[in-house]
Amino acid sequence: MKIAIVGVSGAVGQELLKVLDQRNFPLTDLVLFGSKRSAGQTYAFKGKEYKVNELQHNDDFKDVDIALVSAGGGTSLDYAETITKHGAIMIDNSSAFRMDDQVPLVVPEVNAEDALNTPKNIIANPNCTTIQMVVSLKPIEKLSHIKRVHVSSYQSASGAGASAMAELEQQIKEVAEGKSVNVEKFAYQLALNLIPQIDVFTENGYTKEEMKMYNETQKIMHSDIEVSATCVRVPVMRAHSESIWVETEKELTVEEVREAFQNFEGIIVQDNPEEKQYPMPLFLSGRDEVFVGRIRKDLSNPKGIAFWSVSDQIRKGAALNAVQIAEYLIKDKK
Ligand code: 11C
Repeated sequence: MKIAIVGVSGAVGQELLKVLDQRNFPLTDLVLFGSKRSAGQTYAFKGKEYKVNELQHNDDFKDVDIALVSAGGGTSLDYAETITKHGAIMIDNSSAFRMDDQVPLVVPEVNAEDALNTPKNIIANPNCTTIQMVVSLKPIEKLSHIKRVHVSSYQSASGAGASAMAELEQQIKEVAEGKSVNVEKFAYQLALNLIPQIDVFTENGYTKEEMKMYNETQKIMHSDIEVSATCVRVPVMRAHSESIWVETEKELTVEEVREAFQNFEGIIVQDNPEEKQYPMPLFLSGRDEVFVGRIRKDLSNPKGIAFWSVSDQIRKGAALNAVQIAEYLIKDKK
């Protein structure tokens, strides 16, 4: 099993190396790709050094079985043919192919089997904000069809990449030292602030990030579920949080929803308000699961349930989900 990582120098690329190592992914060969700027750098994997190759339009992907690609939508569109033409399966972290009918959009806990139908040799990894939400929606959907979801997200700096994380860290230092704050990556200072805009606005007044939650959730869940989202960037380093209200067809009790969460692989319930126990991004960065808590009835709707969710954006929201898809593909080949 020869694995390629494209965009290895980025935050997700680096996490892909860690996740493959930690999960003992059964690879026999690894090849790394990056931009001209990253080419020549080396990264260690299981005690061996690997050099980054410059991504080019050539036959470098000839013997590659699976390419884990996280280099932005433009690169994915430009290089999809080069990556897949010899038969490699491209697991793409960008938004470039997510809504393409011939490209499955996969969260293994929710729709793993979709990964087996790949007419274009491409599988798309959903947006991080969508991934953690659909993991928590699936066990509820098994109890009763979900008609609609309202969600507010509290998204960490990591969603905007390694340079954005560095900018937030720098801003925190600048604020503490009383210096003027440098703003480059975000539209405004993020330290001590909240920015209610992620990605650009679309014609209906929602941002692209918010519309991804609408469209991607329907595709992954094969459902007519309606999603209305407000996505907000918060001064947190690397785990996204979400406040979620679902409306189901049948009335559900808090107890049955809690039990469904508890029995679902990939979810950990932290829900003991009396002991001040609930998921928080500070303590869950680096973890693999989707954490849920604050499970309660929606006071405005008897068929509504509200809860809070936290998950590491770089792991389950990106690198881990991609590696889980690769693991599922290999399992099927055995
Ligand atoms: C963020 N969710 O937090 C975005 C990052 O469609 O893959 C991922 C964007 C995407 O800024």
